[in-house]
Amino acid sequence: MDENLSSYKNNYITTLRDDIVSIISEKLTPAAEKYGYSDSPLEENVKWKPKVLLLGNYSSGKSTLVNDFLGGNIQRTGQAPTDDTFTVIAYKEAEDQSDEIRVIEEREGRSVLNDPEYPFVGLKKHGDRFLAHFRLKFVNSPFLKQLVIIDTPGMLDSVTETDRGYNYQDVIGELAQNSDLVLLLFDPHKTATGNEAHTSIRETLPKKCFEDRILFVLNRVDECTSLEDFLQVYGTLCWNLSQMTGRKDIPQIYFTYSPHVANHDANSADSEKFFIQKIENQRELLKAAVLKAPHYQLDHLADFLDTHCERLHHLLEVFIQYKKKMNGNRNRFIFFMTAFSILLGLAAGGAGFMNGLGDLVFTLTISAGVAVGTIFIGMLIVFPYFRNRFHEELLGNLDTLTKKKHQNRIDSWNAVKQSVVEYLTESRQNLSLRKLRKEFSMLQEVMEIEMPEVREGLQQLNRIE
Ligand SMILES: Nc1nc2c(ncn2[C@@H]2O[C@H](COP(=O)(O)OP(=O)(O)OP(=O)(O)O)[C@@H](O)[C@H]2O)c(=O)[nH]1
Ligand SMILES: [Mg+2]
Repeated sequence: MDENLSSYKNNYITTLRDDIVSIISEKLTPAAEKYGYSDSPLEENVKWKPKVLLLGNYSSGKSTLVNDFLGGNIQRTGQAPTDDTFTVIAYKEAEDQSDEIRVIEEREGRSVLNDPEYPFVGLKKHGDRFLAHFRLKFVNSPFLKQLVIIDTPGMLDSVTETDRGYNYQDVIGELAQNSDLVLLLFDPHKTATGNEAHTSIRETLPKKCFEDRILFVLNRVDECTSLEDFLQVYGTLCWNLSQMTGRKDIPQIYFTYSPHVANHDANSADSEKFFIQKIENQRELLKAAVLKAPHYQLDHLADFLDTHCERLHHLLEVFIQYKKKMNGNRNRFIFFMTAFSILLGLAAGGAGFMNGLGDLVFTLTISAGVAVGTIFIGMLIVFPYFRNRFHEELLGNLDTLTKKKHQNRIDSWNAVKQSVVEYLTESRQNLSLRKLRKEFSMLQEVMEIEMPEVREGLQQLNRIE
């Protein structure tokens, strides 16, 4: 792609990303925070550059891959479990003119996780031990201009949660959820057999991210001793993956090795490793797929906008129904209370008149007094009691407030029900129908006007590529 087209494309992506983020922050976040759907701004985790998360067994070559991509010796590598740190690697220009790729600045976990400028504040909940295993490096590699890489500690076979001092699965689950692309690395020695790998693939990742965001990589293939060995490894990996993911088809697996550290004698035609020349090292292909992360992020953001808008819309719809029912019950109460008060007033006045307690004026005064008094007592004492009963009744039958026509509606209702219950329990009836309708129609507008524009923007981008 020529340079002009590439910079046009990058600008296009950045503008579209900013547009989506501002729709989220201006139109979704206020309602999300107000009604307890989210504790923090929705855009908090998605506002930064696209994130590429590297996961895999220890020594599967994650850090070597990072160094290869960046073009410098940035991450520590080694045969034993080498690195027990989550390292976010982002771009920063060097101040001097030197082209050497290096770490320009490094920040400790505590300062990064407390800085709202970065989308990692939510990770603080994983505790102090985790903070000590998190850092941010700024590197002057052009590879990072449009994306951010997260290198992670390797998955181990027998480690328990207490050994690490934080819940590894929770951490990688959260990171995967907020990443735009996940690279899952295996090597010929460990084809998804370890304990942590098993849990990650079988439980954590499927819950937290769509499969189309995961790239499977069989790394260090130069270490297979022969073609048979390679086929054996590939077969075992496919088998293990199908057992764990439940998929019947075989996902695309990138075969790669690092040309910088590969130590093979494949050049001589009689070497057993000659096969390696026949297998394309898909490192460049993988690199090209990783460089598409900004595009994945846009898809991710569009889905994010779509999902949260639909859920908030559903939440407001239920609040509106709740409020309408409460108002209906209140109006009925007022109607019956007024009728009852008038009847009581008339009865009291009539009884007084019949017993000769006064003239007509006196009778009317008594009637009006009793009627007004009854209404007053009714509204002040009886109404709050009935209002609470209506409220409790509706709270117990929330499902009746929403039509669940199809699976999508059932899913979104399941996602918001807890927030609805909590908000209604805490705020009681302090909802304004006027405000709710205004917020509801704003979300409707996002769904009907802005969302299709975003999708159209994405299609345009596909046409550029
Ligand atoms: N032969 C060969 N060796 C590799 C390849 N990639 C990495 N290595 C070596 O494998 C060892 C482990 O590589 P690392 O990059 O540290 O692996 P890692 O996945 O980051 O490991 P942890 O940080 O411990 O989880 C190092 O000695 C690398 O030199 C490869 O493609 N081929
Ligand atoms: Mg490493």
